[in-house]
Amino acid sequence: MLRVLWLFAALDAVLLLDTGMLFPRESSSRELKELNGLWAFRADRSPNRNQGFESAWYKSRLAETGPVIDMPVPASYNDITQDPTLRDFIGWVWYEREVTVPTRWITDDGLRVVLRVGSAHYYSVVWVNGVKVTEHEGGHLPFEAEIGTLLRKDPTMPCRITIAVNNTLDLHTLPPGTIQYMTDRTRYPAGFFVQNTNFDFFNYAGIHRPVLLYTTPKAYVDDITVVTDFLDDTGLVRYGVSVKGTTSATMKVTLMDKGGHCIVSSNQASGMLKVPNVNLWWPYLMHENPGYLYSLEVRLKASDASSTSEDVYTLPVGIRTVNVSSTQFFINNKPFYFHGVNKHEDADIRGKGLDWPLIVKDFNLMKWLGANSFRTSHYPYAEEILQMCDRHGIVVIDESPGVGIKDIRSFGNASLTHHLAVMDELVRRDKNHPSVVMWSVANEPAAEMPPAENYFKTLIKHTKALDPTRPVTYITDSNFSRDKGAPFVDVICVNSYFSWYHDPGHVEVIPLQLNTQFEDWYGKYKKPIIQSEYGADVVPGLHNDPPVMFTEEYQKVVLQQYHGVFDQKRKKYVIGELIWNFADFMTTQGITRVVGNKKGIFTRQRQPKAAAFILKERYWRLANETGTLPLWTKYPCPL
Ligand code: BDP
Repeated sequence: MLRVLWLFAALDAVLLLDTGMLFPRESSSRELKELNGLWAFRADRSPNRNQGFESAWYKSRLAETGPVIDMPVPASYNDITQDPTLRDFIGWVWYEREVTVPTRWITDDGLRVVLRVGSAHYYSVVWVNGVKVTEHEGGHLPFEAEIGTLLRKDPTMPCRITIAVNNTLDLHTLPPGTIQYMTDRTRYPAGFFVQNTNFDFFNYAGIHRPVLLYTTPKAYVDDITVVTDFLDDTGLVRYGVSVKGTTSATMKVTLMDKGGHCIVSSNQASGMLKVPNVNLWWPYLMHENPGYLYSLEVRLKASDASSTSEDVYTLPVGIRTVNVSSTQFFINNKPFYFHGVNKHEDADIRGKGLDWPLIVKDFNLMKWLGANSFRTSHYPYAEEILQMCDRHGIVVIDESPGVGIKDIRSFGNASLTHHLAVMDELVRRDKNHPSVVMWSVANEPAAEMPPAENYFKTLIKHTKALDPTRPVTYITDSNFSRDKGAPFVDVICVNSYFSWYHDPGHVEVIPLQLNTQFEDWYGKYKKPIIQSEYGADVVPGLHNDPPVMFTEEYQKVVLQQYHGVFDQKRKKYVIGELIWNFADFMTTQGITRVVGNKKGIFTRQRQPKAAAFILKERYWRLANETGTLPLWTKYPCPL
């Protein structure tokens, strides 16, 4: 009974958010039109980067106000052309696309037509036929606007979509940055400025995720929230549906199994569904049938005159629980050990643009490696990726774009307010993914600074209020004795680079230093610990034995030194290890980076370095010890 009450409380908290951001899905009531492909594009190279607004480029076709080039969507624009000034461009760029909208979408004024952008980095303003329809701050989360009403005002007009995107980062953006003007005319030309940041990846920009139009009836399912639990073999799905466009509606909510058979249904907008003989959602390598998903179908019909048609939306649902003790992490009440990777959304040519071949290749590599988890370092990844995690049972630590918060001015109220809003948007988008087991609010902030205490206390409390069902953390860089935020996290996540940034070349210090790190953190906070980053750069193909830095041998030996300590501590309070990084990735140029960060165990083209085989051997061994491998995958791992 207590458990059931808790489920209700958890759901009410999540429902505090007032509008939904459901992933757009086709159904018998919803049509969808993808606008991916070639868009017209121009960077605003005027000295103040503001000519586009001053000359109102959104009012006519972009090609009429100046030259345009082809730009693929989704993709970062930086690596598409041969022009170095576009790769390193800072300021507004303009995208435009004309769309033919099906006539029935316009004539049927019982339909909403929604324009949705999966993500665009960093600040976006959107116009349709010259009328501003929305703007959005933040690079990794979706935004949308209803445009049907506007299109109906003049059905003879085509639907011309203009999106201006600005990649400038300042002290209050997430991630933060500063613009520095170089005024010494003996060294820099007039107007010369640079973008400074405190994070280690290229600030790719543009429209990174799909743009699409979709329809819903006027009375529609705006949001769904599910919170799950189980008692013995009965699954409990507490759900809440939020409806917009009508004040009175009839509803049918049906939970179906994988085969589409109805398990249980209800005609209430919120309630508890009981699932007999439940198939729980299990992580990859922890069960012979990982990633089991039910479907929650919601059928809604307005019972007043506001809308005549039914709206249908189907949400995948995984039934599982997550809990943390002072020494362990539990999924479905069984201890879970994270053996996984940190990733980036990053690849040749497309930068951070969503790319299906790349996504599927990465999942195949993770499964080959025996990885059961990853962290979305250092920003929220595409929803399409989280859906893959749900289906394959890959566990996710879902991170906000709070990376590189190092300047004391980025701990003020303006920054905190924005950070809270980003957590709202992140939780609203990802709350229903069974694969997401923990929120990470930031990476390696300067948590020793005095304002960090209040900042993280507020941020973590807020995130827990949004979602009391998942633990919350932020990632620390080992500033153990000075860290002001650590008391508020549920799990300590610590990054360290022994024998790399400290004591370079001395792998023999790793066991002692790592042991000290763990004992210090656990001794002080008595919370479970994840080694959330460790690793070493390798220029693929460089060899030296005895090992020296940047060779394949050195990365191998660094990993092995860490693993020895993990094996002692995982029996106590260490609950996971995530390699930095899954693959090499692009960074800003600097003297410590050779065409990007080379700490990948795979190259940027996704070919294994020698250390990938060490990790594969280990992860499959760990899976064998800690999970229940399906028979065909028994250790030693498959080729
Ligand atoms: C860590 C950061 C990560 C960097 C990594 C490195 O969290 O973003 O890429 O260091 O230096 O501290 O390789």
